Parts: sequence; C-alpha cells; structure tokens
Amino acid sequence: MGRRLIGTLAVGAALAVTATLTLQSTPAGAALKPVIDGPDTAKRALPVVLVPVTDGLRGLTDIQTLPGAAGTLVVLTQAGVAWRVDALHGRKVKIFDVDVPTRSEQGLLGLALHPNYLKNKRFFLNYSVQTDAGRFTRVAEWRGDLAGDAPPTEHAVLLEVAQPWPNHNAGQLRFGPDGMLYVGFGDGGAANDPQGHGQNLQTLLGGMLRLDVDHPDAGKAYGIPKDNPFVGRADARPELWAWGLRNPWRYAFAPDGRLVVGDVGQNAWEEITVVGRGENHGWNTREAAHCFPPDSACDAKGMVDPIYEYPHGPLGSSITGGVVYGGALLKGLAGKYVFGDFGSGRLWALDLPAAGQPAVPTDKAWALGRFDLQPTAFGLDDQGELYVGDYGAGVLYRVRPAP
Ligand SMILES: [Ca+2]
Repeated sequence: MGRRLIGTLAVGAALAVTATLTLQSTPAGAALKPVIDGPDTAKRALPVVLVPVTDGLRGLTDIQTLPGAAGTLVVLTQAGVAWRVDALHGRKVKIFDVDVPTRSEQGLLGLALHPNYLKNKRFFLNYSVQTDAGRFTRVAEWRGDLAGDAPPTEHAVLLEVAQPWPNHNAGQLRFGPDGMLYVGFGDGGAANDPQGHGQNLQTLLGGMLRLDVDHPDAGKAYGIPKDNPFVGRADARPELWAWGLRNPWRYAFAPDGRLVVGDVGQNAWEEITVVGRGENHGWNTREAAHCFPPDSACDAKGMVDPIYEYPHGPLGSSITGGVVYGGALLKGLAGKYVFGDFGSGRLWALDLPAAGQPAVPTDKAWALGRFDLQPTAFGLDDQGELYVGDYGAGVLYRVRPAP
C-alpha cells in the first residue's frame, strides 16, 4: 500500500489527488462483499461492504474515537497493545502496551476516554490481571496524551474484582451522558453461572456498575453516585446500576441516552437489552426472553426481557453489541443500532424500539450481510462513520455502502 502511494506520487504532483483516492479505495486488501443468505433472506436488506483500513491487529478487542484528530481511532488488542489508527490513511502507531494474561477471554478489553479527556488526558482501561492470588479484572485510570509520543501511565486502580474463570470478563467501559462510568461484568465464567453471580446483588459479577470518577469517596479512586439504586442497602453492592447479565461484552449509549447492551447467551439465545436503573436482566433464570434451563418453569417476575433476540444456529452463536450509526455515508443506517455475531460473521441493524416498547421480533432487523469475519467490536470515528474489527484476522474495516 505504501509502495503504491509513493510510486504514484513519484509520477508528479498533479496525480496527488488520484493517489489519495487510490489509497482510500484499495487499502491493505480487497473489500469483503456481503452475502445475504439463510434466515437473513427474510429480513429487509441494507447490504454493506467492509473496506480494510489496516491489519496487524490480531485479537482486536475495542475501537474508540480519539477526538481532536480527524478519522483517528484507538484500537486495542487482547494481547495488551493500544494502537492509534489514522483511518483516513490506513496508518497505525503503537501507543503503549499493558502486560496481560490472554488465556480464553482474558486480556486488554476496553478503553473509555473521560468526557473531558481533551483537557485532562484522563482515560480508563479494563484489563485482566493474573497473580499467585488468582485472576482479576482490573479497571484503572490512566493519564497521558494518546496522540503524543510519551506513553501514558497508570494513575490509580479503581477496581480489582476476582474472576473465578478466565471467560465472561465482559470488558467494555463507557461514559454515559450523565458523566458516570459504566462498567459491565460477566457472571464469572465457566458455563450456566455455576456460582449464581447473575442473581446475586452482593457481587459485582453479572452486574452493570455505575461509578463517579470525578468525586471519589474517601480511600477509593471512585465515588458511589448518590442516585445509584442500591445505595444504603446492606444486602447489595452500591456500585450496581443493574444486574442479571451474563456477559455484556460490548455496549454503548444511544443518542437518546439509553444504554444498549449485547449480552452474550448460553446455548440457545443471543440478546440485545436496554439496561436501566435498578433492573434485573434475568440471567441465570432467563436466557434472553426464555426460561433457563430451557425446560424449567422459571419465575420471571420483575425481570426485564431484551428488546431483540435471535436463536443459535445459522444466525450465529455469540452476539457482539454495537453502536448507533451517526455518520453520513451509510444513509440507510442513520439512527440504527448496528451489531453482529462473532460466530457467523453476520452484521445487522436494528431500529431501536421507542422507550418502554416490548421486544422486537427476530425478523425485524435489517440484514447487512454475512462476511468472512469474527466481529469483536464496532466503533465510530469523529464523523460518526462506522468501523468493525475482525478478531481472528486482525483487520480493522470501514463499513461502506455496497455498490
Ligand atoms: Ca437478559
């Protein structure tokens, strides 16, 4: 790619515009074309192509917008490297790395910039730690300029939560429109939630936490927001905002402020759920909108069902939650929630139901295509344009309309 640009530029400055177009339309490999097949043929289609931006990102785990520089992203890999990617030119620079275990779903899993990052250079990381004492999820505040040359450093540890197994660590971090940091935890791992963390309010596992990183409580690196639902209750952790989650691997806030979570299912159902204050999202009594185990007569009283679900099978086996599209290139996707499945490589878009409306039937999503892809993360650049990361091949793709 670089050789091609240099070669074209060498012909003369008059070709510089051509060279730029060539660079943007044919980076690092051929675009992936959509296949709409199987159960997706019953859906409305919005086919897209995936144009490679850059490769060398094997084990890609997170894609975040870096404000202040057009088309710039921060991309994480499971092995612990944070890359700065110039998506307009397909270039990437290693910013820093973290020494992490990578067995199963352990690793460097999520990054969130403080809402005032451009001024205070504070950001937050979610990564795995393994010591003689066991496995942990660490959420830590880091400080430094992600656009600069000096590597940032860890400033304070907010949380270090024991993880009984190496899977179901969740890993996303997001600031809400309320300025609070939302930290999702899986159920601790193995299968079927053997220790019952999902329905236990005294553990952070299986929960969505809400932390105030600007007003720390005495002796802590974060504060408990006074309006968290379990403040003052002896039988529940005050960090919890919601519970009953299995593995909220990826989640994001919609422009209307709702927290939209892709909660990975067990053996039968994948789900998208809107997580609100004090809500019980069902696991391990419910798998999406169904009793768990499937032959049980579960009591779902007080539990919140997902807004969307799909069964395991040709559609997939492991949801990767996405983002609400906010760009200009993909006109059909405006305002839609874009997500995918890690197992099938299918991408979809959903019109989020109005607040308070019930689950959307499975045929109401839009099919974007099936690709040779293991999607682990979706991201938006500063223009709201959409990217998706391939875990296995380590390629970052820009999503474009199909010709
Ligand atoms: Ca659920």
